[in-house]
Amino acid sequence: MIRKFHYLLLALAGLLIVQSCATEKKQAAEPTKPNVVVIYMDDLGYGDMSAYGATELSTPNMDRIANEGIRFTNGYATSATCTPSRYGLLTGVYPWRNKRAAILPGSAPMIIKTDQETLPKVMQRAGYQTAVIGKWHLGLGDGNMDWNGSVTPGPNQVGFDHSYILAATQDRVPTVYIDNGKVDGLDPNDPISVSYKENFEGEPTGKDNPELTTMKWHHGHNNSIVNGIPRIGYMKGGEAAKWTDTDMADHFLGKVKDYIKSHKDKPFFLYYAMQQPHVPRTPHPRFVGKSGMGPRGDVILEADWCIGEFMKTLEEEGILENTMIIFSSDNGPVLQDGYYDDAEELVGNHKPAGALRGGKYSLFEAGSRVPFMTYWKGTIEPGVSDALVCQIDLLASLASMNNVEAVPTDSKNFLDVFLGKSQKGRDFLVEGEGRGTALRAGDWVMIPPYRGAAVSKNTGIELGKNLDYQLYNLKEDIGQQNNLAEANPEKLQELIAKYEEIRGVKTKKLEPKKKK
Ligand code: NG6
Ligand code: CA
Repeated sequence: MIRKFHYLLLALAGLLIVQSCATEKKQAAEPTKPNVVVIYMDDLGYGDMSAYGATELSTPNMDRIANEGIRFTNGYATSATCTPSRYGLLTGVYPWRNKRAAILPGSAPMIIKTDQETLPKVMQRAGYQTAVIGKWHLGLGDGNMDWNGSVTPGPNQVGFDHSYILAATQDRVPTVYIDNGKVDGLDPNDPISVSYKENFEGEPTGKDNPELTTMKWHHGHNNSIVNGIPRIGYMKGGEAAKWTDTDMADHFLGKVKDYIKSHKDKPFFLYYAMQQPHVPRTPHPRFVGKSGMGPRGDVILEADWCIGEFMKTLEEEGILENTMIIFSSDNGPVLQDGYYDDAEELVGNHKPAGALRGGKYSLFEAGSRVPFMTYWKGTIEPGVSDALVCQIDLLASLASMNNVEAVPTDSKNFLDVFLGKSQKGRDFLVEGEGRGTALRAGDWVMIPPYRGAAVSKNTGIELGKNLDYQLYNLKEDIGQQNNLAEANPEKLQELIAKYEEIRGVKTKKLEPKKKK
């Protein structure tokens, strides 16, 4: 009797296995995985969106992602500037491990190795089509760049099937778009030359020819003039290929829409790297004057509009519910970043960093704590999460979502946190401004001693550098006003030990340099 029962059980189990195989097969045949889109802003601060508390600016489309998805209050970029943050996002490796992960000139070779693990490679292995549209700023080529031939290696060699990018920043040459490794619209009879060392003979510069500029430089930004805007670096030729600054947002949006429409039948991973509100801030005329805050506010409204159009496209194509959107920014805000554009004069009561201290370039919170949202209609329940999360963790988390192996990096799997199923984020995060870093642990942050100006003379931003240790309790003191290093030596030692362990360095209080 008992044996018979066993046979029955076995037969039942066999039936179940056959059945589950069949359903698995069926699932694999249907495109059930969500598309994944990372919308990445450039210099958008923690306080620059109404969903994060801005009252003087209204960002309804970004807010929609925040309010219908999860709004993270402790979401971080890996750095307080662009290149290192993008490096962390795309490779899962802390940028301070790579000496070259610092703000790059437009002529720099690529800093991601072609055999390195990357987020888009993970997505490729998971069966996704992958694309980057927008700002790159991770270097291109291997040191002998010919802008007139193949601009390679680049995004297409590190995991992106499709790329349509600007090489570095809007304020750096070359001021052209690169379409899958070829300068878009280049006339072979007017080749491009680029130098970050010296000017090309007879070419005007912002420094020598201010009469040719329509935007005035404040610091840096006095080399080649393109479209009346003096840039960083020298460039000659490529006239027909040069971009129109005021069209850039529409141009990238057009590429994004085309990509979605032509790739919607299979899952895609799209990295939509917007250029706002980085300098030079050049809103399309439709947005000029709309914010009352000058160009910086206007381009935030322009970006918000683009995001609305992007969402509308997903809806029209019937794929909004099957698309996971991750929204964040590469670093915190700055008002004066090199041009006279009234950003400081017209900011009024707007607080680009919200209640946080510092800004772009800073070791204080506003440097790398940024807006961070995840949205997936019908799957992610709307809410607010205080979990400590970082862009560096998207690589391992999206690998886990797709059941693919990822090469071990600093990236950790927090998929449940990003999907709102758990509130338990990181215990520790090394945050910082590139090579200079601090440790966030629970509610605490410890900034080790650094030499250097406390306040940047160019941007006016408090950089967070001090010869002594700083310790803040962010729960009670989000504005980092009370240094508790002396009052709480035990906590300080605990964080120093952890920091030194993770970074593999020794720290010490520094003495002022003796005047000779
Ligand atoms: C700085 C530029 C700044 C901006 C930044 C990069 C000067 C003096 N300042 O070197 O204007 O371009 O680099 O910004 O040139 S980021 O967001 O791409 O990191
Ligand atoms: Ca940036």
